Amino acid sequence: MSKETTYVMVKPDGVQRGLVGEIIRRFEQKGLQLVGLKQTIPSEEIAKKHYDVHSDKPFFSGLIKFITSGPVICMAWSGTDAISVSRNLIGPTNGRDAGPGTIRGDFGMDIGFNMIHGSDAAETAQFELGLWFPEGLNEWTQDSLSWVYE
Ligand code: DAT
Ligand code: MG
Repeated sequence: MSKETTYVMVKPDGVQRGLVGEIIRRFEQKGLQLVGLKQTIPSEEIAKKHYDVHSDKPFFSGLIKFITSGPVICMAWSGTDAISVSRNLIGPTNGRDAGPGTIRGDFGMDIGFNMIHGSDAAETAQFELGLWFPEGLNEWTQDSLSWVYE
């Protein structure tokens, strides 16, 4: 158990479909704390850095085209085990395989249009937070969380 901050991003399909509020609501209600939030249209440069681990995959060029096609919502969420907790809220990559109750399971039917990204490990979270939030994050006390964490 450790306090972590993870990078979460609503992708262009999630923004286009008006799912931003629904997605933020789920993270807030779970008991994660929002410490960074903004909208941006990703440059090809930042998109390629973000998805560098997939640069040799056949879907890479389509993925970059998709992620740079319109606004995304960049978020940083903090909490105990925030990385795995967020990945559980998000669900498996392909919406058709994702169970009900997960974001991809409840709203998605495909693998590329899967609405949301979440860091998969501590090192990737650190890298992605630095990439998308070079200005830094906000440290603040959320009083209601004293009734979420025992
Ligand atoms: P995740 O987003 O669940 O961490 P990933 O890191 O394996 O998934 O892949 C990054 C994104 O690339 C994923 O959200 C959607 C896209 N993608 C992955 N596998 C794909 C495939 N086989 N065909 C098309 N797009 C794919
Ligand atoms: Mg991934």
